[in-house]
Amino acid sequence: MSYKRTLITSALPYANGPVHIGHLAGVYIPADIYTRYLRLKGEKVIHVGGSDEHGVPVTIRARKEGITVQQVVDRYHNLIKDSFEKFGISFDIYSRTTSSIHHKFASDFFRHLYDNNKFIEQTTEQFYDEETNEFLTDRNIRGECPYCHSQGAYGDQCEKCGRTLSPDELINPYNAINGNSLTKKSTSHWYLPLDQYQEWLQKWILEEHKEWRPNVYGQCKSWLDGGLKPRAVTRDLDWGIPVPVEGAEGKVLYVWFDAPIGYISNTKELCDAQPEKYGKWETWWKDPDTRLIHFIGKDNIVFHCIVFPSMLKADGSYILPDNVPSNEFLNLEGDKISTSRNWAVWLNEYLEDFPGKQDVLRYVLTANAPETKDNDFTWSDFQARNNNELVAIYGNFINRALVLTNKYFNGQVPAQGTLTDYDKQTIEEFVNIKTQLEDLLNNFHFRDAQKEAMNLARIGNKYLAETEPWKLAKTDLQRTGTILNLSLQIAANLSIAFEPFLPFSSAKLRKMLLMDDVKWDRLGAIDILPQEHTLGTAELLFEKIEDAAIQAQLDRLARIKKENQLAAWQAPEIKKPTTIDEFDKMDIRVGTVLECQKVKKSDKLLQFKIDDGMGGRTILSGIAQSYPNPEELVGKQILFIANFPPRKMMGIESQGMILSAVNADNKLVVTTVSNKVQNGAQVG
Ligand code: B3M
Ligand code: ZN
Repeated sequence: MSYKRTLITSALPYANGPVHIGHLAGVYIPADIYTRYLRLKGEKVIHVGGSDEHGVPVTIRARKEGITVQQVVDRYHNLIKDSFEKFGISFDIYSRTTSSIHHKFASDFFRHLYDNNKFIEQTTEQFYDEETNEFLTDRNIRGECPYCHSQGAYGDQCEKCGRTLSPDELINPYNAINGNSLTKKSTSHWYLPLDQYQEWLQKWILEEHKEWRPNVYGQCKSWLDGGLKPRAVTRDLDWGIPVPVEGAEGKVLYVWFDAPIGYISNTKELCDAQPEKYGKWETWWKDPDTRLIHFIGKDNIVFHCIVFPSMLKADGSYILPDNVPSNEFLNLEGDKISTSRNWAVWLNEYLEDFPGKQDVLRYVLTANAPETKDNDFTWSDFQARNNNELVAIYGNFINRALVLTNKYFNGQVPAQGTLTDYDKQTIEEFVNIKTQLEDLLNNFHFRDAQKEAMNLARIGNKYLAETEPWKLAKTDLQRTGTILNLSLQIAANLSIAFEPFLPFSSAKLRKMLLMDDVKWDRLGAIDILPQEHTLGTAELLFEKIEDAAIQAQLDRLARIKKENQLAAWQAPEIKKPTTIDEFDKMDIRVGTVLECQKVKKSDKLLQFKIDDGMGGRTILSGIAQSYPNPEELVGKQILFIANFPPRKMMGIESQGMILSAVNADNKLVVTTVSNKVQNGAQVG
């Protein structure tokens, strides 16, 4: 298909918290790679983004932090924008849905559909809080999950088992903010009758867009197979864009109605500000020669493939997305990334811990991109990819090529003499890099494309290792020159090939090579740097990441995991009823720990010597994992069961059982008494 320009959008992140690696891997890095790639090719392209500042999440955050919603969105919009800038996500515009341009645009968009009878009005019963006089949105209703029975599931989703829910399914629903129980009250809203678009969507997606990624196509198909229903596009809420209809006081546009319109209003903002550079916004949104690509995460697929296209279709004057290359999810160290559980690597924190290492994260996240399935980010993989790939392959090659040129040729590109068969074979290996990269990038295979770029560094590294110019220099300076010339040409190629992926390192490399701007066309060429061209100063392109830095990250995650465990802890269920007679059979006593040590060859058992007031006894207890320093128990008065028959373990006889409590982190804590008691005293 031919086109004249490409409009790239990235999902608008909610301004309810900082952005993390999941956002970057899922949406913003792929969008940026693609944008940079098209720009390098000299195509007309804009990348539009912004913060999603409406909806319930921001209002929840405001209540949690005790500040106004406006303060929340101001704070996080700025933080997010700053993180994106620092990571080199090259937006042409990054705006916000609280802008006046957006409010007016979204309001007009709604009104236009309303005037053309594109909505239906429906009255339904919704959950209502009589005390605060408000209808509750799904996210503000919590209760017991009907599936996994965990407490505190949200009205739209259970975070524990991941199921999508509706508030009506919750057992004992309550107001998430104040805990009030809820009643039902009727309210009327406008709905987009998606059922009326079903047939058209089926043809447009299932027949005309078979090339979409299987995860995207599959999700659309299952929505369509399930049959579409009308969807409310307004809400009872006081934060958002007021519904521009008389009598609709107290109602705002549903956040998923206004947010995608943000792509259009942000484009308008961009074009209105710089018409000479960007032209008219309508060209980007209404000319069929424009190609529209949405980069999103998988939880946004239905909105971008079904709801938003139906809105655009309802209006009738817009183009539709050409592709929606959605990624799956990125997990962190085996667990789902979660803002509320602080289980994430936040970009602003990463930048503090690893200053200047934006490209390392960009590299690792693309190498591991969840393009076809959920993937896992681990700190050990992060370290390995940096040390074994960026440093050992790419950086090492560049460093050797430059240092040797400095040493033997005064930092000037030597002449390219006669090429040997081996030289030609090496060139053969990368002359097609341009078409290879283009094939992969055009089809949104960013992970494989980056691998291809890294292969070029591998080729260079191997070439130097095989030809060993440092040995030849003494005997054959001309041959040495040819080898270094070719190596420097590969280095120049690398700066172009990596430009979409690792823009900071590419810029640094170009500075070292004193190379002009990158030209995609030159990819694969062996005469990018002319003979006698003077190079800049050689620096290390990447540096090793030490174990201590990785350990610090793992320690942080372990700390968070523990905090989460404690916060999520629920007392175990009460055992079946028993009787005092049963209890009386148990002889529980107080004793003082005289000695306590690990049992040799066992990682579970501790051996206690107890003063039991009756001459002393030995007890073994399987709590060694919970007490790395067992001596700390010496002198404590503890509780033990005195009338268990003796039992031999690891050759030692145990005369009883020490009582311990199981803590939220599954560690055992030995029970003690609050005041001094005679050893041997009975408990009951
Ligand atoms: N803010 C949801 C999200 O961040 C939403 C995306 C809007 S894109 C128009 O996942
Ligand atoms: Zn559940």
